[in-house]
Amino acid sequence: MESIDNTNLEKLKALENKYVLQIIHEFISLCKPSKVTVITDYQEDIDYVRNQAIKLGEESRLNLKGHTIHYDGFFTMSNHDQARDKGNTQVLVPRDELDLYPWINTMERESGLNEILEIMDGCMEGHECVIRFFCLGPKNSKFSILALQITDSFYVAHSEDILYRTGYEEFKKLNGSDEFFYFIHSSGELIGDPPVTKNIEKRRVYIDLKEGRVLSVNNQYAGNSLGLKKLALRLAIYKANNEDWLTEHYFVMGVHPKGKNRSSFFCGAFPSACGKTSTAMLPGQTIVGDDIAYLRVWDDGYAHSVNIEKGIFGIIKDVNANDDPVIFAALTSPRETIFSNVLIKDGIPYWIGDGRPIPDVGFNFSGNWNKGKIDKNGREIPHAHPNARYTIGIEELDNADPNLHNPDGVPVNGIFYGGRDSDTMPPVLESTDWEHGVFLGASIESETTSATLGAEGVRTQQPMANLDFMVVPLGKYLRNHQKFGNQVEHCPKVFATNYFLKNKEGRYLNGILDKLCWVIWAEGRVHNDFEAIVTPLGYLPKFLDLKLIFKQYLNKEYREEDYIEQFSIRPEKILEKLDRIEAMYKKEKGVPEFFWNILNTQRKNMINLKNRYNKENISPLLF
Ligand code: SPV
Ligand code: MN
Repeated sequence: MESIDNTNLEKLKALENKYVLQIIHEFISLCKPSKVTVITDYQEDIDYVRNQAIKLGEESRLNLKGHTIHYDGFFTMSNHDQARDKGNTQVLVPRDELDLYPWINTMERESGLNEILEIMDGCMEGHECVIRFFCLGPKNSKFSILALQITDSFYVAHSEDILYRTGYEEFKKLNGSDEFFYFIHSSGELIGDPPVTKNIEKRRVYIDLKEGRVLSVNNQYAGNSLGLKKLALRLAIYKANNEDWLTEHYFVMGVHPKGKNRSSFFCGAFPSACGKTSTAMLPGQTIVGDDIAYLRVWDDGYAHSVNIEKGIFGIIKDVNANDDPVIFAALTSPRETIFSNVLIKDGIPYWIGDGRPIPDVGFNFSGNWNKGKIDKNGREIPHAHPNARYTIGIEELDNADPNLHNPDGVPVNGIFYGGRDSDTMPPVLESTDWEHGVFLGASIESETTSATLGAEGVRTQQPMANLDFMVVPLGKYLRNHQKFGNQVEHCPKVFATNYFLKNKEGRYLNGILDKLCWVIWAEGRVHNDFEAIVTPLGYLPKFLDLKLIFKQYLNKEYREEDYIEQFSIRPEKILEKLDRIEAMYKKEKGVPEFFWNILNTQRKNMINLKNRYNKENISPLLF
């Protein structure tokens, strides 16, 4: 370890943890960085990371104070590193487990390790790397897990400062134990200015469940590179499902109904680019987190939840002053913000759907850009990438919930599940009980978006919006959910939402902010403020309650004909959906009994409805 000087070595030794030293020794020897810097929780160390990101060109300053721009690569529209790379993400498992997970890529552990360790040999040559310590979850909390990150990307390290709580001092409290996750990342060989990964064909993200670690190389996009985000999510799902708690792809928000002296907390799982962050950032409400939560049964009889992050890595597309006023205000004021893969013109960032005129020229994820520019496959290059993102801290936002760092988390009153569904499910539906709620979460479907590589607009199944990260058998995961809810005295109410319903002409039936009304209705249901219509699908809102909510919260006249169009039950479509769900879950072993019972009851109900009314759409007023 000649690349590490004495001052840095002393910082490591102060942790008194032989496992930390072993891991660092192993990977420094393998990756061969030219310099190793240990970052503690001190501000001067954190400032060093931020300054190096600029000095090395991984980020550049923009006009507003604290704003920087980062690019994940300059490739074609179809081959790039601006989204999670599912194809090259592999979970390493023993040979006899290779068939257990039909939904994700698995690889025999030894051969996977051999392959990636070979790619990582010398991958940091000529680069400085940093050693980071973080805490997933609030400090001094029963929920939290510590994480060690080694990376040669200062963009990655800087992003993690915005998104995660520092953990150097927390590591000292481990008393030498190996109870932590670890993540080794390298952007690999770099080219160009700004510098980006050269060999994306050798991009790999390998998840080693046995060791509680992830090795990631030749990439920069946060969903592939940041250990603490989707890489740690997989390790935590594995851990939680082998213990007695939940790790979920949830936002956590405080809901504050007008004129009532109370607040409630909701979690929500949505696949990428389906309105998750914008739900957590709805006007008048507070945000605890927008992406990943840990949940435990608490001794007050509620399920409690913490945000394992403290910042937001959000999709910037379509954030504008009308549709996402809170986020838009945050992004257009001075604060520490990393923009990625947007267009820059005269130091100002532009993105798709920002509500401003598009400049004719600028610099974007394709390099110098002008209107009409095409990539080498002949595809027109938009001015910003559809999966372009922003990274900001939650603490400094006006709508940050005061419980963000509460070590006890917040009690969960309700859970939302939603997907991008143009023709099947109503805008909001309440489950009849916990198990029906688990069923609703397990049967989320969504049309694909730009947040992962591959074709857009294809209907996919997205159980709990977690399938990409499902490193335990789905049946086991569902049984854990069932058990978890049954242990909670005040069980969260579960709601299925769909923000993307369209009419036959392809027009969206709801405005973007209408989701606020579904959230307020759900909160009212938790407190018995509203009655619901009992239907064979679940509970639906009553028109007059929604009319009042639309007036009070959006100053909008909600019309009965719109209500009927939106909330009609579509038995034929739902039967088709049930068939798809059945086909998917039939491939799984150990799917719990309750799941099949609900599926069969729903199918019987829908057949009865269809026979009784003989109509495509059955008005909610008929129940
Ligand atoms: C998501 O896609 O769900 C995200 C961003 O939250 S990523 O880090 O790419 O996973
Ligand atoms: Mn996410």
